[in-house]
Amino acid sequence: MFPNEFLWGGATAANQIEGAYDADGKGLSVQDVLPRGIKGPASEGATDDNLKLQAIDFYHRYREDIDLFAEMGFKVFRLSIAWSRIFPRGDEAEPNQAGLEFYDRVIDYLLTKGIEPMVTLSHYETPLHLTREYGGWTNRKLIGFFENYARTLMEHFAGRVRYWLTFNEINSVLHFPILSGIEGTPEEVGTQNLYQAIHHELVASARATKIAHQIDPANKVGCMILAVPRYPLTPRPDDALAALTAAHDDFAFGDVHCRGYYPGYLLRKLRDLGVELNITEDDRTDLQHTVDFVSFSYYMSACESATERTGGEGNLIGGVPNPTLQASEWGWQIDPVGLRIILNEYWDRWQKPLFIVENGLGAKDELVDGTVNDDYRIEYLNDHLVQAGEAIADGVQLLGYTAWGCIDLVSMSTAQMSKRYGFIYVDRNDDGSGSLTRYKKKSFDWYRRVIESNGSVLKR
Ligand code: BGP
Repeated sequence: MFPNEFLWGGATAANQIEGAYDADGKGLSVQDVLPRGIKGPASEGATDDNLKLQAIDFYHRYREDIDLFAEMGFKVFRLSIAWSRIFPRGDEAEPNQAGLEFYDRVIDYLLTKGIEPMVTLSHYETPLHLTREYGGWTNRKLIGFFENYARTLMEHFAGRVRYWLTFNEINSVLHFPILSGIEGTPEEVGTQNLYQAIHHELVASARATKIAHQIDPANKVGCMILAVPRYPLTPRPDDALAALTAAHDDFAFGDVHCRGYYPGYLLRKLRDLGVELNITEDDRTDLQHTVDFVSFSYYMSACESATERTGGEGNLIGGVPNPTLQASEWGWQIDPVGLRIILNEYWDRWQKPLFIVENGLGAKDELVDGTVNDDYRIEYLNDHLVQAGEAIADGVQLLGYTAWGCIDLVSMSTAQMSKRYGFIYVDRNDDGSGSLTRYKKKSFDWYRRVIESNGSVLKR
């Protein structure tokens, strides 16, 4: 059911695993001043109680971790490069060589292990200087800074990295502007600034795609979308319309990345909001550099209603709770069938190869006798992979699957260590204590067998 060349693997982000937040010339990123995650207040500078400052110390332990990934049989490893390691402030002309050298070591080691690196250019870790001095992506200048950053990496890693993702979950900016380096709530930022920032990111993404193809036509560039299938809460047409309208907020990003221009429903929304975007002729030309594939994260679905607006805890996008589904300990509603639905919707809509680059269950684990009996995680992953297989049988072209947080890491939304996703347990606690020793969970061997059998051991 899974094609022979299917890319099995795992996914991480620099700020959630590396630590070494100021080593070898690294500058601060917005994550270094968010000790409570995106829902907590930002601090002036890096504070000791921010678990991300040390994270799981991948910076020094990457060989041991990659050895474990290789033991599971990973074909691909998704990592992000911390922009502030390469350009500590973000606006320099020349890169920090020591930052490049760290990723040389990681990427070369992956390649010696036969693991394909997939690099996210910007995973929620805008250099802090660009946030505080420029207003993050609200400022058009960031397009040029990002272009310089993307070109630097793509030239430096030419022939070694073939898979590139531009912005992690690019649609999340609508809900949490700080993820695009913009301080304030969406209301404080205002719709005009927010959509102008989105426009800048879309242009920057297209320019990075153009550069990738110029440098090496074999490069494959994907956009990355936070995918949440939206169901109408009831069969009422108004609820179905509410679901479509909410889905459009996500589709819009894929539409621009895949079609190269703004869709009509988005132009209408902007008119209704009174937003007038500054779009140059060059912007329009750049946007025509469309992506090679569409990647996305999938954790949950949500209901939408024309009358009810609240209740959903979820991911970054709340919605209204679905009365038919169970939720994780953090309130994310578990819906494997939703994955098949979104795969079909995206494939039908864009006819571009798809890549599931995040999926997994955040749960509290108990280490007993040097392992974790995480049957709940195995069940979650099994059920989602079965639905991915169904989508492939439906005709969807799916390139691969990277399980989120393949090794325990610091949570993005809450900055906790105790919200664990990994096949590998890392001894670190929410209070920062722990030896950082790695242990294989039960799911480690399970995933190894899934990969080895190319999915045929999955239980339907
Ligand atoms: C996605 C992010 C990741 C990640 C994941 C799980 O939205 O791209 O960075 O962490 O969600 O979220 P959390 O860490 O909040 O459980």
